[in-house]
Amino acid sequence: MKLLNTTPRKDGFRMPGEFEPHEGCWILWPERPDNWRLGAKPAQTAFVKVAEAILQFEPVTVGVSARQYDNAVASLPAGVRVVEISNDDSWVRDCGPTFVKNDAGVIRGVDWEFNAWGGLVDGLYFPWNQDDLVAHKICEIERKDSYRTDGFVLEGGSIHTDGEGTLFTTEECLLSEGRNPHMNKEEIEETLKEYLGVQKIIWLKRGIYNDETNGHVDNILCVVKPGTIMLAWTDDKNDPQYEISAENLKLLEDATDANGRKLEIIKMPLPRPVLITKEESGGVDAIEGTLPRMEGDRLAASYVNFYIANGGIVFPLLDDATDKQAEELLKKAFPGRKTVGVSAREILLGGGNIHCITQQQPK
Ligand code: KQY
Repeated sequence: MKLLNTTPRKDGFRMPGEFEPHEGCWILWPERPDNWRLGAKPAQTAFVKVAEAILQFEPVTVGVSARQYDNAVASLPAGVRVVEISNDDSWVRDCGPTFVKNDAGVIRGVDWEFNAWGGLVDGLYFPWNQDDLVAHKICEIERKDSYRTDGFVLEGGSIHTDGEGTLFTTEECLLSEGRNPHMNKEEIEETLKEYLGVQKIIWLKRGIYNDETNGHVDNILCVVKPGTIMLAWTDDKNDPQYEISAENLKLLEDATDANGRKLEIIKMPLPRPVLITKEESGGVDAIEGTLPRMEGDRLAASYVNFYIANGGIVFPLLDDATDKQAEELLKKAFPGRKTVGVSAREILLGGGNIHCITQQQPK
């Protein structure tokens, strides 16, 4: 397939909202024992549940290494397409392509440079060269032409769009030392506009407390529909998250989107703090260069890290005390979609959640 040397904006392409129709969903199979406990077996079970849930609504493809191919095929439902894709870990939201679309319905991929959330500055593992090839391989499998952004690092989890010209992101991530330190904020804005076909960027300050991605936006906010967003929230003033969410709320209340609209903001309460147990910490192989999982560390748990499928919302179950309330809010926000909760602690233990392990391919 062609590697294009123009940009999506020049060619009339834009990133659709996640709520627009999908061709299907991509997932990568987890296996690395220095990120997933007990040789990734519990995580694999959780990923299968996510794949099953999404499969109710749209086709699912799972990319898997040669080592794990037979196991993935045996574990996943027969309706899932399983293809061999080498990778360094299983976060296709971040290393996969961001698909863009034009008015004629043609789909292309944006293949961002990937450096494992901060490269040698504060990246989460080394090396990441196989992850960096994933977007290109997916575009080849799907026969989609693509744009490559060599020299510009970005992960899909650090952006959300309304599909109508507005992009949401965080300064904590996009201005971090480990991403694009050679560029200033204006240059980064211009690059986002060029590759995503958006006209306005709304910058939040910080993401979820203790998020190892340097505050990915997809863990603190999601776009419900143009003009409506959902923000992760806590009323507990003693929680370090309070100040972060309150600062973002003020920014969002004062903002207008690319179409000049004020935003409707739905507050999504956090679960109670989720901490790594001794047993969970002990199940992870300690390797120098990979972020350790320490007993007592607070995980970046948030209900806004869900996947919008065709006709469905697949969301993380995180806390018996708050899951029901989260589901009610999702039902109200997405009246035409069926909500499916999946137990997500094992995904969270790896550092992300359901949105981070999925990537939609627009129709
Ligand atoms: O949250 C994400 N988008 C990815 C998290 C990566 C964690 C790697 N250990």
